[in-house]
Amino acid sequence: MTTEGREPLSNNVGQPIADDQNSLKAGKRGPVLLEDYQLREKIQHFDHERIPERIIHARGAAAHGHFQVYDDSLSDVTMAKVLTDPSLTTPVFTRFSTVVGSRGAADTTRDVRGFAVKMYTPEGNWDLVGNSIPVFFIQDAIKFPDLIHAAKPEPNNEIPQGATAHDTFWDFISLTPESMHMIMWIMSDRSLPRSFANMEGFGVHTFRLVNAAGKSTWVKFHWKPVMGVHSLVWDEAQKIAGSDPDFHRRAMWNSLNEGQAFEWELGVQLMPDGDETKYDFDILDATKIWPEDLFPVKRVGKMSLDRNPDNYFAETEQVAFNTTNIVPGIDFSDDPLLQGRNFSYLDTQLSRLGSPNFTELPINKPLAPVSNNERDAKMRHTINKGRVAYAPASLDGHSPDEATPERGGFVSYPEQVSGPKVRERSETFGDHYGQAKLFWNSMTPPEKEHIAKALQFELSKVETKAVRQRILGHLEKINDALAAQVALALGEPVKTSRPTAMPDGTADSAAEMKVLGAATSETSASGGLQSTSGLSLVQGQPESPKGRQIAILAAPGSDAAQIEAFAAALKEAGAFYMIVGPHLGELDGVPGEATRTFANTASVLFDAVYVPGGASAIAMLKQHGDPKAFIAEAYKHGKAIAATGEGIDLVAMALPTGAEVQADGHATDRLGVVTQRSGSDWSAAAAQFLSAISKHRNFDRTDVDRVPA
Ligand code: HDE
Repeated sequence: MTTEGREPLSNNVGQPIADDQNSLKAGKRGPVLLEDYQLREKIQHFDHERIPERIIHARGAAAHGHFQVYDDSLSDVTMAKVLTDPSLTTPVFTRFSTVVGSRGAADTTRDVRGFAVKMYTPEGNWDLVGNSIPVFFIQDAIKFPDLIHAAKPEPNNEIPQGATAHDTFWDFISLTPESMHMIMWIMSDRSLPRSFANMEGFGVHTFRLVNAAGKSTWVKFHWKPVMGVHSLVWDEAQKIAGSDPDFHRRAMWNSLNEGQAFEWELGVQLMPDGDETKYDFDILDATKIWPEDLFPVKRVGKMSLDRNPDNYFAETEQVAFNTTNIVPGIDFSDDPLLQGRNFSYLDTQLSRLGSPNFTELPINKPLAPVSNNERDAKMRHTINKGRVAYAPASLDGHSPDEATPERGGFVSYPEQVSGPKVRERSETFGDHYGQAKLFWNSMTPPEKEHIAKALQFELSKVETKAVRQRILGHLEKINDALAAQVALALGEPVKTSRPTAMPDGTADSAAEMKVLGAATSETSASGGLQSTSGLSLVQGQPESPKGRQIAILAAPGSDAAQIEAFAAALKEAGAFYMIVGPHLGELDGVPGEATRTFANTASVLFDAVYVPGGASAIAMLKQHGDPKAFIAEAYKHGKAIAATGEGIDLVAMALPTGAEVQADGHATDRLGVVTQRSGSDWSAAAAQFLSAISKHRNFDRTDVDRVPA
């Protein structure tokens, strides 16, 4: 082996190391000597490799990229360069996370996701430390430790990991009515993102924008995913937690390595300062949204994440977000949750990273110059020169001058503040059910059914009957049909005159969808709106097959022409595919190689399935359970399925309504099952398959409850 181009091994003070495989011993079989400083350095460094994981948001994955505004149209409301200068490309580092699970937890647990963006602007770092849900559980930061203690694994046995389906969480929630709006979001498909790229992000709190004349405008920040919002279904999310706990981080890693960026548009909702008293929700209350039908989201720029980190620890683990990292032109509101966060993040970084010099770590270091009289402390990197480290100073040396506003200095918005010093909450924070109803009313029938199923699941895991009953009491105030469906599954009395469907377990999803779809709740909490756009993740989403993962089920003898036609169409559309076969490598007659087997993968790791024809291949696949289970499960989860030639017979065998799939002749699409029996041109079927994939899921299939997967 040549040593050319390979660095010589050294220890941490640069001493070349000759032998890194054997410790220094008194004789080949003798004891190890205390003198072996090389062994001690290596082991000692290893012993200290971990830093405390984040108390919350411990499990995360991040990527580099950049942000750019489209034009200068926000310059009348803010002076922030990052938001007004279209010639500026701002580097960003964005970290996505789950909240409850520890660092090794699964990616697909039911949870809100952290969506933390660090923008290295010329005016200093701006951290928009947001979430994937626009509201929060509580209104005041002082309750945060209680919320987290209740949600985390229970302290006596540290069970369950990364899950809210347990007594302490629901006990806290049942006694905290302000959490009800957030609970509706958490129990919806929003908490099961299909990919980070299919997730919205929200700044959650109301912030201020401030223009050059010092005028303030209220703002809410949104990240709208270019690939649209899409979610997993619960059965699938649970199975993925077993078959690929790294599902989300792996998808981002692979996509960025393949050159396909993850993209979001930055959106703002604006409200003139002074208008905040006109609405029946308080803009300082983080359990409320500003409905998009009242405050349209203006899209002002784009964030593109296109580069994976080089080192997980140095970048993703050591990145330190802080809500107080803002730039001139952006300022805080008096939201008590935000005010509490403004204390918490610096404090947490000091504990986690161990020194106030964490801002010198490469991932936290601003691109804007740093110049002040702060000195020393553990792990100081900067070597400050001269003897002046104070101001005012007349001696020669470095002492920076204050940056006046003319020189771009940050000046807090001079908000008028007066009032008695009290521990009280404003009555305007008092309505806890109105926007929960707005959310419910804005859901499509399948989304409503998923919320009911999620509540049935979570609450059925709660052992304390009184807790379950208290939650039912809250649900009744949101919607009686919803409460009734959940009550049925819990064996509790039903308190509604509306129709109900069979309880969970033997539930008929279609029947449940019907009764819930028809059940709305009157609400007066949101400027008179009964429902609003921007809440359903089925309606109004961009439809694109880009970034989707397709499984091609093949065996020796699968039809090459059919595979090639589908593969070309998928590639052209920006979708990825993999051949799943009985073994890895070449399969007789099949173009490309099988990179997955029926034993090492599962339908839940794909968005859609294609079964090409080929008489001998299909004859073989028909003999086995795995390919049929693969297809049946994909069908149950509402995914697009395509079959050509003899492939149709395998699909028909796997599905409850198999007979209906036995079409022949032209390409046909039945509720996302695309088939073409014969012909030589497969492009029409491939095009229909792409359109079915773009729709993401087909929740109109009425027979999924008969699929035993
Ligand atoms: Fe956080 N939060 N949080 N949070 N949060 C942390 O800071 C806190 C809240 C959010 O990828 C901690 O660095 C308090 C809302 C994200 O590194 C800690 C309150 C929102 C991340 C902390 C909240 C968030 C954190 C733990 C109640 C959405 C991960 C580790 C007032 C707008 C950032 C750390 C990353 C992390 C405190 C509520 C978002 C302890 C006190 C609301 C995305 O400082």
